[in-house]
Amino acid sequence: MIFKGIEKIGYEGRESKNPLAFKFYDAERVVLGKKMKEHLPFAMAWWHNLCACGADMFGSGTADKSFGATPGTMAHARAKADAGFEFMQKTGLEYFCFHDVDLVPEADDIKETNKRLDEISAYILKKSEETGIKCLWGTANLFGNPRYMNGAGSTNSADVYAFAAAQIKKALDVTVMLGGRGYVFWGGREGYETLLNTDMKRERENIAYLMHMAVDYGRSIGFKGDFYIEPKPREPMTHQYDFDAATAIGFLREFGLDKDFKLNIEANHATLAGHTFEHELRTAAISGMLGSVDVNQGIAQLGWDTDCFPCDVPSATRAMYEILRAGGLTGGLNFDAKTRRSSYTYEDMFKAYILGMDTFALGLMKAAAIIEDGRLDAFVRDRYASFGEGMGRKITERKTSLKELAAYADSLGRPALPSSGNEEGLEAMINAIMYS
Ligand code: XUL
Ligand code: CO
Repeated sequence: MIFKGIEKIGYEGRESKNPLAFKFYDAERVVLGKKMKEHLPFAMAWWHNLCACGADMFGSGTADKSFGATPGTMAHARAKADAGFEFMQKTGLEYFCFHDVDLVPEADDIKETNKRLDEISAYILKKSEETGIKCLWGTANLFGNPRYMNGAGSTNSADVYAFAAAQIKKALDVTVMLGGRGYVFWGGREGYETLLNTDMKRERENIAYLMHMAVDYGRSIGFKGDFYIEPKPREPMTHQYDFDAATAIGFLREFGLDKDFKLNIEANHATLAGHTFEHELRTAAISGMLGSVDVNQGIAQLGWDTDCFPCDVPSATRAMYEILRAGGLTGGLNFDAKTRRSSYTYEDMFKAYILGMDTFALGLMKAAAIIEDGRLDAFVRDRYASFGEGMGRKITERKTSLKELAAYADSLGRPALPSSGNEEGLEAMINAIMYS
């Protein structure tokens, strides 16, 4: 046992003063006809929870994630898996997400790295079979190693491109073996610093080809899940090709990848793009492209990807409203989040997940309350009522023309203003539902 003295985290309700208990997340509780745990397939991010030690640009790590082994060894890789499964069992998480090099230390020779991946994936598979905990999605880290200084699909080096393909192939093998629901492409460094040295057309086309080859290989080994692009506008690169949901959807359609790909929308990436999380979720959902989400939150004053654990209940409510309205996720909710540098103890790891899971449980319940209340949906429906009758109906049925509409406009004189948007009224109504 690694997390000694920490028992399985139970649901104790909002009156509980126990910091190591859920106040709102009650896995078996039924909301809108489904268990909370089914609405909220939460996942642990291997990299933050088991690898990241709190280092930042100005200082080294504060947390000890050696879990009793020597970092950089296969014994450490196994110790991380032991810690991860104990952590997931104690918090009731049923999924995890990983990058290839989160699982094992990378060797100079990819043949050796792949051997290590074979060893650890067999070890993890056994634990998965014992516990029922599965992979939500896997991915390859195509940004950390210096060879990816210019990205993977967007690199100027054909050898680096081939190396990326090799990593993707292996990461797909491991994802399929561990029952992954999805496979993620976060662009990492798929972008550029200056146009002066960049052939943008070639880079975008090469990225798309890499994705096509990944689809072909994935399907050939029996992968039935979704591939995802995880949009992010910048950081680490100045310009990243998968800027936001709309950009990524356009890219997928331009290159004929939209049947196999959906999006993994990350909250903190949405805000970096100047959007809200719910804007990105809605954009993906209305195109049938909402697959999975990375839940975390940024710090408005800082404006970089701080990956904080989510505590903002109104934001989680708006996000869960979008997810419920989209009919749920085929993926899940991955906590791509890390504890703050000064929260370096084992207990802090648990408190962070309790916070995030409770925040989204509250968000789910409040979003369900908004849907059950019905007034918001009715307001939006009624706001567009003019498209249900007369000339509006002809527009909806696509049975008119500019000529006919121009003649109709002539008959109107000055058209009446649209009905009130009622923004403040709606905000007050949402507050009353949320805080009743
Ligand atoms: C980085 C990020 C990644 C992806 C997976 O901002 O979000 O951790 O989720 O590569
Ligand atoms: Co992410």
